[in-house]
Amino acid sequence: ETGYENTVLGEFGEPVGEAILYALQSGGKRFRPALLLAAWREVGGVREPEPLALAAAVETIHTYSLVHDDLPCMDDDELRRGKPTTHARYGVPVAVEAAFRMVELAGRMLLDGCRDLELGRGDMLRINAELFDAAGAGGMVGGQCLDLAAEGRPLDLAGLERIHRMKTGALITAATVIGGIAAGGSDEEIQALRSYGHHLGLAFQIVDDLLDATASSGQLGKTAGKDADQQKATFVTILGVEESSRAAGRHIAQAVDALLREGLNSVLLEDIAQFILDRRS
Ligand code: GRG
Repeated sequence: ETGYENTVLGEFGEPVGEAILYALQSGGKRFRPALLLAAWREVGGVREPEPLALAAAVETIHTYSLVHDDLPCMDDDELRRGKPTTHARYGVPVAVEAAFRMVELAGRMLLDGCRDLELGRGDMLRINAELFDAAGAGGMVGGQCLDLAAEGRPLDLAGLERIHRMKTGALITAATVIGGIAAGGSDEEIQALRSYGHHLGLAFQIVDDLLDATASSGQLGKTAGKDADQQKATFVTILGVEESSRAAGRHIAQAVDALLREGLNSVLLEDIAQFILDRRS
């Protein structure tokens, strides 16, 4: 969808390239790229071209994490985005390699995106650090490790929030911040976007836990009720359904407040925040 199909098939070959395209083209809400593009537009990025390759890089990191998360040694799931998971379709060895090579692909997309916008070296380095710090041990991978280590152990709200700030929130925050940097935002605007992303990330995960507890597999396109089956601590098990809904609402309000305090009166980013609260899959 972003012009990388031939590169992926030509350079990664079959079946790995095919598995990468299968994972990337299997749908999903595309929430993180939408967020990046919205942040870019709202801090003044009106010039063509749009940072599509940057948005694709973030979605590629997100999709690699889903492929690995679904593996038998992790969450062990056969259904994702309403389709068989990548390892269910291509086998575990191919899915493992495909996901790792999506990190390489994301790096290339990020570089292309910076070049498309003719960004300077400083901004390129900042954008690179935002994405790969968020994806790494201090972010998504670290959060996943903490999550795995917490299985079967009691967890309080602070511990749960820490896991999800890293595992889910860091990449969502990176999407907003990268959009802001790409548009040449001021330090204050970037800070406001960071705070917006932080609250949005927590709200996103709280709603994810609510949906896992209350929606069907058909509605979600992935196996519902897994948290209860795996006896995982979630916002719902700690706070209950109603207090979790209120907490999600509070984080959305705080996200929008962070923007308004910096004068970023953005209908687009407010709509995205509202979408997180209202989403049904
Ligand atoms: C090697 C320890 C180790 C980790 C590898 C697997 C992994 C990296 C990280 C896990 C990250 C993860 C699966 C976080 C959950 C984030 C989340 C709530 C995903 C659902 O996102 P949606 O709803 O999905 O945006 P769609 O399908 O719409 O894109």
